[in-house]
Amino acid sequence: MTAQTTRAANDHSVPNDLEAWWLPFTANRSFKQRPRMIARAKGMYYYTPEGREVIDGAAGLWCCNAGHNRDEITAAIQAQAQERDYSPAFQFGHAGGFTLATRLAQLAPGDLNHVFFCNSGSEAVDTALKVALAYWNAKGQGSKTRLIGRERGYHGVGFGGISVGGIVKNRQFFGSLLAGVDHLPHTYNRTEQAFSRGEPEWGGHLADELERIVALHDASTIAAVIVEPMSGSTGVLAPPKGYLQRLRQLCDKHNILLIFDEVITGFGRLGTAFAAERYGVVPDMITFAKGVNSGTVPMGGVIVREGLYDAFMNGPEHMIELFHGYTYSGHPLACAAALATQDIYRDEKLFERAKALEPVWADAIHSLKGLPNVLDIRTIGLVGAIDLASRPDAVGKRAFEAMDRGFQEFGLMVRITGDTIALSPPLIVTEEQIGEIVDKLAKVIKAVA
Ligand code: PXG
Repeated sequence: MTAQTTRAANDHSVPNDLEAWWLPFTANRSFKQRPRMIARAKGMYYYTPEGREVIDGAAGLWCCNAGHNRDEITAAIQAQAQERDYSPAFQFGHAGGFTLATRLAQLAPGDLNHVFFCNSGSEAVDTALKVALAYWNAKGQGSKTRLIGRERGYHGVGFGGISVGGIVKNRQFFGSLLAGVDHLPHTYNRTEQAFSRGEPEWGGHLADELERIVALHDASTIAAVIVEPMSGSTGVLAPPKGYLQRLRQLCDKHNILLIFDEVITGFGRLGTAFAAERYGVVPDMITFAKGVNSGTVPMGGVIVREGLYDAFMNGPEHMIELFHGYTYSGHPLACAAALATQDIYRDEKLFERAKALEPVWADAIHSLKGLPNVLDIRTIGLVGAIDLASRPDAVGKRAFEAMDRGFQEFGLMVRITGDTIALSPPLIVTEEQIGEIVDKLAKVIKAVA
């Protein structure tokens, strides 16, 4: 770097060179021509470097469930950093990690009692898949190696996650992926489900497709099924009525592990601690990340059932039971942030709040029906999606413009996937702020007509 750019690099508020940072999942060239810069955050709002207020309709990336810059979380991170910056979790431990694991086990349903910490949702998914394979090995059923995902599933960007995932662009450029993977069909059908609130009536029967996959490969070769209880990234696809319950029955029948990827649905997004609770289904593993500490410090993890953990706890006692882990598994700062976040969720009853607001939210979002190019609207919990008709010349362009102009001109942050706008505000959102989000969104949708 030249002296000039080095000097500028020390000024964190106004970078003068946007070239060096290759932004993830971003149209880099158009961003760098017309940047969307964020300087500060508080509560429901982001602020641009010029001080413009932008309401956060996306909880960052589905993660800041407690709202931004909560003083209690900031204080916990500061105190932890002062006391102990880092200590290893391979062969050593610390109180914060154990306390947090216990809290999360208490929050999770049934005998989901043990927590393995990672640093992201992608790592959580790859960890869960590896635990599934190693579990069957430990049980002497090493032929059970196949992993079953679902079309339109998003399970992060590790090789395991993209293999079981069902998003074409996330897979097509990355070689042959994991071997021995198959996919359930996705559950979206606009003709049958358009403008649904909550769980669609149609589609529960699609869980029976697992029978077809079992008939093809035989259950003796299948380790696990992984699904998002609600697919978030590919446009908010709520599970059809009865679907997840049926999947649980079939996995039990065929002795297949069921993994719920709750990276988005965890921590109140659907009005319960985990979606597993909303559906009365106990999966064998739950992956989490994002909301665990309201997005403040990278953290993810897997919660596993008693029987899975127990299967590993044999052999000589000085031996490592699972050859897996990350330098930053259970990082002290992430744990401290998570404990403070969990206190906020409990004390402010934010999961219950999300549940109480669900009908208000649904009414507000569905009021956008009839605006130009709106093809479908889906809501569930504090999540919503609006499908816009694609511009004839370019799929994804209309939603891209909505995201860009929403931020630049209307003071609204949303997420997009293809021509779908996705919404998932922090759980602290008020009814007034829901109104603000919907008013701004209506203006944006008209602006990109
Ligand atoms: N599983 C699920 C269900 C996810 O939604 C991941 C795994 C991966 O998490 P990490 O922490 O590795 O990113 C996710 C992440 C979007 C969007 O706008 C969604 C995610 C991430 C970024 C954007 O749809 N989900």
